[in-house]
Amino acid sequence: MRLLALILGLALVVAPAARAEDGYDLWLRYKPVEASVRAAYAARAAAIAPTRDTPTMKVARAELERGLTGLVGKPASAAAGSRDGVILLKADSADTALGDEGYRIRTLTVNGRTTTVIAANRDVGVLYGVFRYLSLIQTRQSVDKLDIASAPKVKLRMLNHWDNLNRTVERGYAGQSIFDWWRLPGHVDPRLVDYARANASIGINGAVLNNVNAKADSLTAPYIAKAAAVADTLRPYGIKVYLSARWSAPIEIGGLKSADPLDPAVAAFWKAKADELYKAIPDFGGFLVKANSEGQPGPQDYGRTHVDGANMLADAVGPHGGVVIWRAFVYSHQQPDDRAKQGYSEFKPFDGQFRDNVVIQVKNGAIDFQPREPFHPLFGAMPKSNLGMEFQITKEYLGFSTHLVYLGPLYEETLKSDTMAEGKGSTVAKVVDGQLDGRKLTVMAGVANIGSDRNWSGSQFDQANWYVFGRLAWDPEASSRAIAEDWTRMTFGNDPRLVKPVVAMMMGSREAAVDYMTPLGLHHQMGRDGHYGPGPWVSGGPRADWTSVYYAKAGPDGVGFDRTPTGSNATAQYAPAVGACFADLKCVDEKNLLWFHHLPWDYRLKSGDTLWDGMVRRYSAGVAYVDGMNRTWATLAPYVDARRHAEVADYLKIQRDEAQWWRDASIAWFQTFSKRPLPPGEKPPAKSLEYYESLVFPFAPGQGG
Ligand code: GCV
Repeated sequence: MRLLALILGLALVVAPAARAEDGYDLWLRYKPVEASVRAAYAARAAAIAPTRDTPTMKVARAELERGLTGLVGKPASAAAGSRDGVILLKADSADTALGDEGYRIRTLTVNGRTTTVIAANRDVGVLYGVFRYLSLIQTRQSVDKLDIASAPKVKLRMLNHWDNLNRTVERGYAGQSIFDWWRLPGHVDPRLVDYARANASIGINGAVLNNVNAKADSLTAPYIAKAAAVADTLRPYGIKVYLSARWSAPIEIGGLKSADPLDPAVAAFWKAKADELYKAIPDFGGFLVKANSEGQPGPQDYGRTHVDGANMLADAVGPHGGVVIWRAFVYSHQQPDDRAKQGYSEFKPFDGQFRDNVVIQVKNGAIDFQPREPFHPLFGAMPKSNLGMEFQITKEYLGFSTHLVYLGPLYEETLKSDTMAEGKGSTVAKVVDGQLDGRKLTVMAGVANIGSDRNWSGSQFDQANWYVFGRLAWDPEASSRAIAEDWTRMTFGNDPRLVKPVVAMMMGSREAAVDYMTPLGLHHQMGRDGHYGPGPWVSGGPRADWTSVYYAKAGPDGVGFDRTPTGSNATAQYAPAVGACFADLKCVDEKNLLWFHHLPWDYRLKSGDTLWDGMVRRYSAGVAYVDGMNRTWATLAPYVDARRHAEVADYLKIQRDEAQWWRDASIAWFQTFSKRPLPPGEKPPAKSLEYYESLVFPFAPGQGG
């Protein structure tokens, strides 16, 4: 017995059970390369030359060592040039093309030895270069004769966390907030270091730690100390901390009677608050503000404007080098105008009046992160202001974390849209990266999908949405397909039998979700409050523009929202050529048809189908795509570790059922207006309309306050 126990004990010591992959490592898995290529890679990475001892150079070196150790074997330490295959990290390049954050990776001969030089002007550029170098090995590209230079096109590449102080996450589907405010600053969860590594690996350089529906508490001394502890942890990785500011904080925590931006006492409060923040966090990024939107307080409560509010805050943080990011997601409680028009109407008149350190942050579309929206008309319309992009990475309207929906094509579609503001080629990407109007303070923000789940994002595939967001913020003109391929290789593996089908699945997945949820330009058809599942019948409640019927306008005469000059005339907010095309049935892309037009059920689509038949077929095509993903994924079991494969397989089954539910419920509802039979071959909804309408989900995630 004793002997057996001894043997078993020894076995445990020498062969600890391999930890099952659960997605925690994200795309930074650093698994050993195949034996056949190992020697070639190892020869190029035999040793790391000594580096400077700054915090950022230390983490750059540590990451390189960690990555190489996993991929090809532990590198030695070496004096620069003392042997072949040295990697040299160099942060004093004086290379103007690289700017503050860019890097250059070259294979050079130094003292007669082959050396890989990862060079930048500043330490953080070296860190980015290290991640790029490792990704080359991770994706099995040659590292023999490198000559790569890269610099970010957008200055502030940020995550916006909608995280509450009690660790719930608004519209979060990945567990609790990773910011454990209660235990901070005494305990900083080491997970924040991995969060920082992941962000740095894709170039993200800013994080807003708290929800835009903000509490004033985060600006009190104890919470500033907590935020400072987070900032200290993220700083070596080139990530600055920002906070959402509650407009009424001067009243709630400052003892003032008002939050009027023109009241000197209010301005003094914010100036003192900024001074206090910068004392604790010398590189504090600035404030993000949601004002006069969805019940949040703001300068309009005092008869003042967004300019008055933003500029007053900008003057408080400006002397410290801070910025104010003011959201354009504003729609009035009083105004009955088409909600899609209100952001433009509120902000366009103020173009040129905001301070230089103010950025107006605009959602990609004019309603709210729908599966598909045409680009927001403010892009291209405010050339004399800094205009930033806000994408949603969390999938509030795209199936939460259980639907496989790769958002790269959504982001790319928006960024490639031509605003025509200054002639052909005035793409949204060129507005966002500042090229179009020569603007320097540029922003791309993503509403984070990160939480305490082991896999960070709620599902394995939702990690790809974090990844692609970062890569596109670095280069808004990059290809979402190429990025999907990099992600797949780094996250799952390089076997072409895996990479090809996975990338194909991902690339079609967003269009499929559009099809089974809101085809042909329909929008805002989800369930009330929790936004879970279909709810095309949602009506009544506090405001019409929070209902589905307001957006679909279904009736016996047809369906769709007329935003042409005969309707709300939202098309007039676009550059004339763009607006005219949207308003013209011969020109508008059918993917936006019902966004801009109200059409009869027998309207003929390009396919020859009637609108009704075409709609039904699109719903079914979406379901069929998810069927296909289920089948494809099942064949990939040999190439994916068991735990992650099983998790994805489970979620795909959930998605299959929910896609069918969306199709059936939507068809059941719209058929009450079209009064038409289903086209040949289409199955009727599985249940009655009453059944679908009766479903309620009070505990759907993402609603905590
Ligand atoms: C943070 C939508 C979401 C809200 C969100 C809001 C916003 O309305 O449903 O949860 O609030 O957008 O972007 O401010």
